[in-house]
Amino acid sequence: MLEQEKKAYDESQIQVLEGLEAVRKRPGMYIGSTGSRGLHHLVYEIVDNSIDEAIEGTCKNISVVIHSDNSITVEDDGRGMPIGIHPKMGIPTVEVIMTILHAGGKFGGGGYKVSGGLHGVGASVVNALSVNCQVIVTRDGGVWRQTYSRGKVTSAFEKIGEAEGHGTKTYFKPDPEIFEETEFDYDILAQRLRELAFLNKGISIVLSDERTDKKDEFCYEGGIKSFVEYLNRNKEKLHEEPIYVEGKKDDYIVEIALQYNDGYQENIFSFANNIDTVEGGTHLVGFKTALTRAFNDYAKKFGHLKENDKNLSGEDIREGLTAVVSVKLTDPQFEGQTKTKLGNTEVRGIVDNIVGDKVSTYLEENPNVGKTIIDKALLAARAREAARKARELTRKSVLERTTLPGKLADCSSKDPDECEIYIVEGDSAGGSAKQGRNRMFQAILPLRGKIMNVEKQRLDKILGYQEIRSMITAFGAGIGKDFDVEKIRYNRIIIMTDADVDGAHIRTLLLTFFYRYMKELVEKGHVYIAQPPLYKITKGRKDYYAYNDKEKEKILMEIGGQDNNTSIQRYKGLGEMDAEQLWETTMNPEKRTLLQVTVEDAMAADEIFTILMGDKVEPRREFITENAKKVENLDI
Ligand code: 0R9
Repeated sequence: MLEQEKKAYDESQIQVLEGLEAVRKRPGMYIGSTGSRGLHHLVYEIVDNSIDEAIEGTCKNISVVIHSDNSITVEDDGRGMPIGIHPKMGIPTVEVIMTILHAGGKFGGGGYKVSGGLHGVGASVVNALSVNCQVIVTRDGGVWRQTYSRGKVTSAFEKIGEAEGHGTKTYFKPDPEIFEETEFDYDILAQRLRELAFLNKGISIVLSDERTDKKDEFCYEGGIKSFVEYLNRNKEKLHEEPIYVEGKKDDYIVEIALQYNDGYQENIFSFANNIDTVEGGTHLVGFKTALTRAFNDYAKKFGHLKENDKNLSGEDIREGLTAVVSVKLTDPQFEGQTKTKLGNTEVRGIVDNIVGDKVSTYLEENPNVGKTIIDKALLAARAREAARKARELTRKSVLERTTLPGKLADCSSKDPDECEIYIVEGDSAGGSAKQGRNRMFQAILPLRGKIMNVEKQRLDKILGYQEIRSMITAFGAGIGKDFDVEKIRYNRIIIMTDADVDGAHIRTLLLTFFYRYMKELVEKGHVYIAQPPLYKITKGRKDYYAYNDKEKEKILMEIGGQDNNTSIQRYKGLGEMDAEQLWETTMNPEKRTLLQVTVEDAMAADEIFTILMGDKVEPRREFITENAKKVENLDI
C-alpha cells in the first residue's frame, strides 16, 4: 500500500469505529426510534438501495424474506455492488458502504436516489445495529461475501465461488441489545413494500415470511394509476378509469393519478423520490392550484358556471377526490417539523404546468366525466355554505358559557392539561359515572342511543345531530376545518362504552367522527378508550375484577380455585356497576388502564372506516372475518 493510501486507510478505520459507535450509542438519532418503527426502518433502508438500482433501470426483482428468528434477507437482481477496491479508501467498496457512516447516506451521487431520503442513513447504520450482518454480491462470473457483527468486520471481503448472473443480497439480524422490539410485523412491511411497488411501476417486490409461510408479490404495471384504483377499491367511483398524467421537464419527473368517488373525503397522497411527504410541499401546492384552475376554466367554457358566477373553491373541487402525486428529482429539499415537506420552489410551477395542460385536455375529451365532477362540486359548495352557517351557530353557542350542553357534568378545574371527559354510553351508566367521578378534573357527557353514521353524510347534516353538537360544544375546539386542537377543554377524551355489540358500534362511530372532523384529536393522542372489567369475582367478602378471560383464570388460581364461596359475574354493561365500582375499576387514574387511540397512518385508518361504514357489504364482511379476533363483537 502506498504511504498516502495507508494514511487514508488508518483514518478511515478510526472514522469507522467512531462513526458506528456513535450510531450504537444514539440509534434514535439515525433511525428515529428503537421501537417497532425503527426496527422496520432497517428493512426500508436496505430495500431503498435496491430501489435506487431499479430506478436506474438495472434491476427488476427485489425480494424480502423474514426468517423464523426475525432476521431479514433482502435480495435484488441489479448489477451487484462493485467488487473492487475503493480508490480513495483503499479497502473493498462493499466494506466502505457497510462500515463507513456517510453523511446523509448519499453515495455515488446523481440519479433520483431514494436512499438518502427521510432518515436516509444507509446500510452502515443497519450493520451497526445488527448482531450479525452479511453481504453477498454476484457479478462478473463470481460470488463475493463479507460478514460483520455490530458494525465490525468479521471476515474479509472475499470470493467464495463462481456463478452466472448478478445481484446483491444483504442479510441482517437486528441487535436485541438495541431494539426494544425485535419482532417484524408482516403487514407493516407489506404496506410499505406495496407502496414502493406502486410508486415504481413494473418492479416486482416479493415479501415472504418463514414464520408463517405467508407470501405476497407486489408488481404493478400501472404504477400510481393502480395505486389510486387500490385506494378507491371499496368505493363507488364516479368514472371507471383514473385520470393519469405524466410529464418530464429537465431533470424533474412528475406523475399524477386521480379518481373521484361518491364520498365526501379528500385523499391526496404525495411523494417525492418515493418518500411520503406527509406535510405536503410545493408539488402538492402545484397540483391543487392547477386542478382548481382547470376545473373552473372547463366549467365556464362548457356553461356549467355562468360568466358572473363565483369560482368553485379548491375544497369543493376536491370533495371525493383520491389522488397520488409523485415527483422524482435529483436534489430534493425536505423541510418541516418531520422533514416530510418538499421545499424545492421550482417544483410548484413545473407540476402546475404539467397538470393544468393534461387535465384540461382530459376534460375537453371527456365532457361527461367533467360534468359529473362539476355537479358534485356544486353540491359540495352549497353544503359547505350550509355547514358554515350551522358552524357559525355552534360557535356562537360555544362562546356563551351558559349553553354548555345540559347533560354535561363539567369538572371544576378549567385547566385543560389536567381535565378529562368521559363520553359515556347511556344515561344510566352516565349517572353512575357522574356520582363516582372525581369532579375536580373529570367531566361526564352521557350519549343517548347511537350517534349517526358520519361516513355517509356531509358536515351540514352532521351538525344537525344533538349528540354531535353536545360534543362540539363540550370540547370547545370547533369542528372540521375550524377545528383547533389548542382550544380543547380536556386533554383526555375517554370513550366508555359497554363491552357488547352496541358498545363496539358506538365506539367505531365516535372514532370515525373524531378521525374525520377532529383529526388532530386522534393524531395528537387525546383520544382514549376506557377498559371496564369483564368479570367480577367474589370470594367471601372480597371482590376481584378481571379485564379478560386470562385474568379471570389467573385470579381464580390465586384465590385457590372456584368453590361454593366463589361467584363470578360477567358484566354485560356499565350499568351493572354502581358508582363506586365504576370509579374503582374504570375511572380511578391510579388503577384504571386506558387504551390510547393512535392513527398509525391516514391510509390504513381511512380504509378501516370506509370498509366498516361504507355502502359496500362484501369488503366489510371480508374485513370482519379477517380481523375477527381484533374487532370482537362488531355489529355487522
Ligand atoms: C440487497 C440490497 N441491495 C443493495 O444494497 C444494493 C446496492 C447496490 C449498488 C449497485 C447495484 N445494486 C445494488 N444493490 C450499484 C451501483 C452503482 C454501480 N454499480 C452497482 C452506482 O451507483 O454507480 N450500489 C449502491 C452503492 C454502490 N453500489 C456503490 F457505491 F458501491 F457503487
